Amino acid sequence: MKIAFISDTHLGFNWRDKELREDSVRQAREAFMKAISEKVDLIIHPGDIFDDKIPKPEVWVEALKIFSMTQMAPESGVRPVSGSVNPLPFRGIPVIAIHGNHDRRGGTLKNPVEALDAAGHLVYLNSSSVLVEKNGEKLNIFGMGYVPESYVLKTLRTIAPKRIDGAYNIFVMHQNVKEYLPDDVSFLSLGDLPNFDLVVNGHIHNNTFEDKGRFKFMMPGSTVATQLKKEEAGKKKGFYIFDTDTEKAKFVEIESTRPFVYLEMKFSGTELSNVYTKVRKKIEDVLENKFSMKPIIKLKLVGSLSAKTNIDRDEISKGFDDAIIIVDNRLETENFMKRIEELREMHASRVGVENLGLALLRKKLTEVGYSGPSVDEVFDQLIEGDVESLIPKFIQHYQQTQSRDTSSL
Ligand SMILES: [Mn+2]
Repeated sequence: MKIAFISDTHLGFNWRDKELREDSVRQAREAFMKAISEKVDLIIHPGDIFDDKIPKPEVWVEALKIFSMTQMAPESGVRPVSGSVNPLPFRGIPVIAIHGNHDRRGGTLKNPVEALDAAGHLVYLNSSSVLVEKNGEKLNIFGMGYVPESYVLKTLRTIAPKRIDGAYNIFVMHQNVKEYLPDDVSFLSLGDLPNFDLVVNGHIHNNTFEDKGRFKFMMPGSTVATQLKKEEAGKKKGFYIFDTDTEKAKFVEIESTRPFVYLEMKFSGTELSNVYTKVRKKIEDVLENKFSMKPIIKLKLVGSLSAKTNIDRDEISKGFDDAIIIVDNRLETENFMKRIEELREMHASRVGVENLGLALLRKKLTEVGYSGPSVDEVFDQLIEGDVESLIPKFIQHYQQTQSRDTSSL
């Protein structure tokens, strides 16, 4: 079977920016259209379909258009083996998906990927599997949606994904992996992963496909650049088409990827006016190139200025209407301004703020010797404003601790 793996579409990313808001939709749409024209049998999405766990109706409209497209495509002929599966998502080219960290909601709260499943647009796997077949070839797909990193090993042990003999076995997840993000808070190594034929991971936005011996390992990367890191510059986003017969993967580029240029400039005791001149000259040089659409030019400025003054971003970008200029100011300047910038950047991403909040809550609770219900769970419910359902949990926990204390007396 031919399977398209399209990941981290982040529909709705940068929605506040009128110029950039179309990027996530346009690039995801192209990926799905290409998968359809390549006549794949199945599309698997390893998480972060949406950028936000509660997408705006405008984003929903675009998402629904994309997932209707796959269902209007000529029948691929893939069918569920077990009869109890909803037949609706098996129209056209079926889509199978998990939630990522961006479209996850804690506890029993429903997430937007589940909503797409309820509407019959896709099959949502949440620590569960689906067995499908076409012309006698069977495919067992096990999906583990994103779980907070500190839980991932425990979750893997609990769900214990099982291979099915006589089927091609695919494990789909959305986590940090130590071997690929060593600086990050990650708990999971390749060695912890189950013995499936193919393991596919979302979350990490650069693409790779490797033979790890025990299994083939794939990360399709994102269809849109969200982090604007150095590694993403000059590269086209895309997705994989994998053939289960040959176990080979082909990377399909997205033509409509917005061009992204990353520049780092170093200064040492430089006059402010000189910095402006040099940076603007650099931007002019970049704009000598022809771009298919307005490029994003990210400038990282490092080193020091002659005096403790601050960079005025408008002085850098004024007049450059043919580019979207992002200044990453790391020049040694007054600390106060730096802090404000960091906070501003963090505010741009709800996930960033949430991670910070979770870390703070965990730290504070550790300090007071907290031993109640799981911090991740409590935090999830707090950000949803769902305090009501927390109270019984605390009462239950308190009662359990009480009875334990009494019995040990
Ligand atoms: Mn992502």
